[in-house]
Amino acid sequence: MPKERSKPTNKKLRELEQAKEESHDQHLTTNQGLRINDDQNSLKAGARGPSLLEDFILREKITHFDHERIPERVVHARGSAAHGYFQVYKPMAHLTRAKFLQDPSARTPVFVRFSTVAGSRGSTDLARDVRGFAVKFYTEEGNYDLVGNNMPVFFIQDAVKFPDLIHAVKPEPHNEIPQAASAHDTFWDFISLMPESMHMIMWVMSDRAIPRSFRMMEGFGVHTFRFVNDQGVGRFVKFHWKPLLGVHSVLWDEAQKISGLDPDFLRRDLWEAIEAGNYPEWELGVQVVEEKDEQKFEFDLLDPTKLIPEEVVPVMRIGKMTLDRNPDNFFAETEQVAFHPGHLVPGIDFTNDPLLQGRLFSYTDTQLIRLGGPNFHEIPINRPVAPLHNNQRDGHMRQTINVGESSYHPNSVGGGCPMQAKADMGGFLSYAEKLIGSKVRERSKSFFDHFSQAALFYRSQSAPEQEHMVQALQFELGKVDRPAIRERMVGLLAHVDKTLATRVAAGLGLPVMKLEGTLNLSIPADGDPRDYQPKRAAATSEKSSALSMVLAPKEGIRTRKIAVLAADGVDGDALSTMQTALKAAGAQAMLVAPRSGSLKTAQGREVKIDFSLLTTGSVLFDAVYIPGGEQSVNTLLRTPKAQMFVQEAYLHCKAIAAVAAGVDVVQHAITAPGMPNSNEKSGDFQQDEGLVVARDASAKQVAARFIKAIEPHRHWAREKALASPL
Ligand code: HDD
Repeated sequence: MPKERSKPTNKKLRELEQAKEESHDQHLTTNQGLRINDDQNSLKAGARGPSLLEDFILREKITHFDHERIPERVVHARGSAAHGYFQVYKPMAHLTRAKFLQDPSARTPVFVRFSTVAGSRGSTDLARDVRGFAVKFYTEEGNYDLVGNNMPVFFIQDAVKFPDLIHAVKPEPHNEIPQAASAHDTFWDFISLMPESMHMIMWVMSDRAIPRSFRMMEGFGVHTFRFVNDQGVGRFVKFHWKPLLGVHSVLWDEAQKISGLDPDFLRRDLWEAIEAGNYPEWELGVQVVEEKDEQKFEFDLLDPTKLIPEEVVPVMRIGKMTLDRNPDNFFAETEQVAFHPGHLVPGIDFTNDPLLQGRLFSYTDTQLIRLGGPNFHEIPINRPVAPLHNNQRDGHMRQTINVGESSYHPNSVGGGCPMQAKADMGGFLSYAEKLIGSKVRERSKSFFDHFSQAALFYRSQSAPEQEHMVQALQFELGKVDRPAIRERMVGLLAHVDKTLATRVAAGLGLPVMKLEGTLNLSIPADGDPRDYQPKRAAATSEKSSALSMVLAPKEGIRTRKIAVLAADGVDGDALSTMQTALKAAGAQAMLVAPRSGSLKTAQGREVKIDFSLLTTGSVLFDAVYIPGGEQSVNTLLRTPKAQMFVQEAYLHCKAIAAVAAGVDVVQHAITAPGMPNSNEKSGDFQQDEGLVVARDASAKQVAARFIKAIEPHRHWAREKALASPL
């Protein structure tokens, strides 16, 4: 049995609170414990007179209410989180002295918060955006936070540009429009003047920016960090999270519809999966580079707009994280959790990445305003499981009652305690990196190749993924009003890939113009601009298949959500046989019908309906199945929303299965204008592996083929047939 360390939500405290609650007589009280006699009326000077300032009960209640909302996070305001644990596969002592990476039998508790970046707390989950992927490890050596994203690179190279980037992407300041969207002038104005953002723009315009589920996203530490072992030997390290369910996304058309149908789509998905015992899992991967190899790459390891291709340095999977518990209280945990890239443990250290260095200041500072003062580490979700001893005292909302006379070091009054810890007692030693340099405001010349990896990313995508990037750029830039910004963007894209730029320009009705002069605002005042030209991407055929989601292997259909479309009179056997087969493969099969309640099968059985067509849509599912049953099929044929359901699933390239008369529903839906014509009565759509329709087969006969068809998640050939000519 793995050793379980105590969970952060202070169990003892909760037990005490529970006991207190149980023993209490449940009378209404003030926050001081005073029983309240009347909670319906404020204190007034006469029944019809003005309220009195003296009413301390009213003032306490209203004051508390006024302060119920704390300022939301300035970025990453919209998030969802879960508890879980991490276990290393084998001791990592040769690389790092971090204790939580040594003992395969030990479980380190974690709390993970996923988020969008630009939107407010109430915004949609499905915005085109980067997703935050922040992990707090409650280790016995103190809390370690890996505060990463679902993309391995970032927009900017120096933290000094972060407020500019965020001001540009957030709603425009004069009218606060648009919410949670990058498709507006200020964002693209900034980006079009920042060629260093071009690699990240490729990621954000790809389907990675609209994940199907938090459970199906990769995570990245982004910066190059350091591992340091017991001998003090340092190595560079990049962190990866690899989801065991594979990496999946939705389409932009789906994202927009989901935002209306269920803006909590990703939050709900994570919550429901954990409640159902489908615990999401990720493997922690590391790319390790020896110090002597620091200069061997074509890019700078300290540049956060670059990644190390997995084909160059393979990702070594060293452990697994499992999320197995939903928070008890959203505010107390998900909202109040405070992450910080500077929360380190011995064995992990920083590099001089100028983006990381700036972050080290920002995160403490933001918690001071957001969580109200310097004692945010005492909020239960932020408390380390490692004991705390220091001389920090007092301040807003202090929880600890420190005892004793001494609150300074060195002291003799307190017996010299607390004392410093030597390295062999777990004391943190910063990595003794040699530094030589002048005090300058400058960017290293090694940071100036802004296009090679942007091009590598674009080249490495499959055809449908490239198509989606073109469409995303056409959409985003199509929402930009100022022609000069669109033109500048197309000019920058031409440095990444000529075809990409030409196709985007065609959608915008623009020529591809050459960018005049240099766009490098970060050239030092006395620097020679010729030394700082961004390199144009080399037209190589080099690719990194790890960068494509479509090319990544997809195994099984665990936790996928399949809609079974039916009405009264459905063939109950064809329904239950398929439901059982899907369930056995780990998927969920939900019954969707024209109305709520329950329906009667042809065999006379009552079956509970999970969703009515009024409250759901095919964009919320991964595949659709239509069983037979004359009466059910006739109802579906007369229900336009049922037709739309199948039509959309088809357009979004999802697997569709139908047996017996259910085939009529598919034929009816997808012979609409623009759909391939399939009038043959046999209804056998052989040319499309995602269409498993067979009039003469039983549910049992098609189940295995349907499961195989759901596995790749999408059948992109269909999309090609329907693509726009631009
Ligand atoms: Fe940041 C939050 C990730 C650059 C300043 N950041 C925040 C969160 C994540 C990241 C996941 C949400 C944590 C949570 O769930 O509570 N940030 C990143 C990554 C970056 C990055 C991967 C680049 C590699 N961030 C970055 C810079 C700065 C900040 C350069 C400022 C100089 N980030 C913040 C912040 C936030 C934050 C303002 C807002 C709320 C918070 O910290 O606690 O301090």
